[in-house]
Amino acid sequence: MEIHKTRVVNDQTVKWISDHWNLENKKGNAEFQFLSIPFDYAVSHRPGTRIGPQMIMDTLNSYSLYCSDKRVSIENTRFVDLGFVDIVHDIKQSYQNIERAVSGISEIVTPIFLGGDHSITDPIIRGMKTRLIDQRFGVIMFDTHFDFREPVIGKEHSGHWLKTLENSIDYESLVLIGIGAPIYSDYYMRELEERGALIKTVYDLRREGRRAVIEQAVNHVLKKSDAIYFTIDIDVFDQAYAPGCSVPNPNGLFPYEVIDSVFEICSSVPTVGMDIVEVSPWLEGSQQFTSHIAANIIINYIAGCVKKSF
Ligand SMILES: [Mn+2]
Repeated sequence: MEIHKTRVVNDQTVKWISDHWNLENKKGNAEFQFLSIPFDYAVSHRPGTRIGPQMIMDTLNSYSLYCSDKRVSIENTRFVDLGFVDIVHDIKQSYQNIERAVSGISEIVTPIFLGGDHSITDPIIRGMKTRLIDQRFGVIMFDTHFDFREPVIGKEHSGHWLKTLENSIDYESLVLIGIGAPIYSDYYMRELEERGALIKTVYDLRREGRRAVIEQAVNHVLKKSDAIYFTIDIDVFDQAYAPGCSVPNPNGLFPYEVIDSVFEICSSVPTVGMDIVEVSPWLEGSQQFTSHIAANIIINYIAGCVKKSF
């Protein structure tokens, strides 16, 4: 007997982000679809990321369609807001709703997922595997944490999605950039590297240089895959720039180290989408610093994809 019968998305009305964004879908131009996932039931530390998607979208709406930093206009790009995934008081059902919503997105558009705690990347990747059945994509993850803990039944946690996906993703097509939180043993580093993941800590990036690291990252993923999916945990940034997150990071990356890297990667190689997670606006008062970082990543991601299509 099916006890829960929920809708996958609680507002199925496809709507535009706002009136000032160009509504014309000029033939041949890219289309991006936003899916908000206000889920924080698996939070590992401080809650509040359920508000993240709304705040990121509000921030995006205060921006223009010109990525002035990179001299790229995104005016002729179509944006669709798919609304919110229906999150219910049942974690498994919510994950199923996320996976079904993701798998239902047309394969010819580029999805941008807004979280939410990082555990949502598990159902997102499962949904992506379903919708892109013929495409091999690897993952570049920006995060200060490994998220590779052993799951404990009944205790969903945002720190084990990379482990729960072990039968679904190829670690040889995985790159972790920005690792640095001092809350792990060497087991996690060793285990992921033995499985084939490329790991670059904050110190590695500073020592080897950002450009060298992203070149290695792209080469690593594309050895066995054709495209890249990004998952960006906002706690990869230094706490000075992203105070609105569950676990502030005192030695995180600077904004350009992530934002410019995302732009450069997607302006040169194929990407299939991205998620941004762990933005928790309630934890930073009225500042919205963290939502601005997230919105800047999105603008740069889109600008990179648009530049690649020139
Ligand atoms: Mn993290």
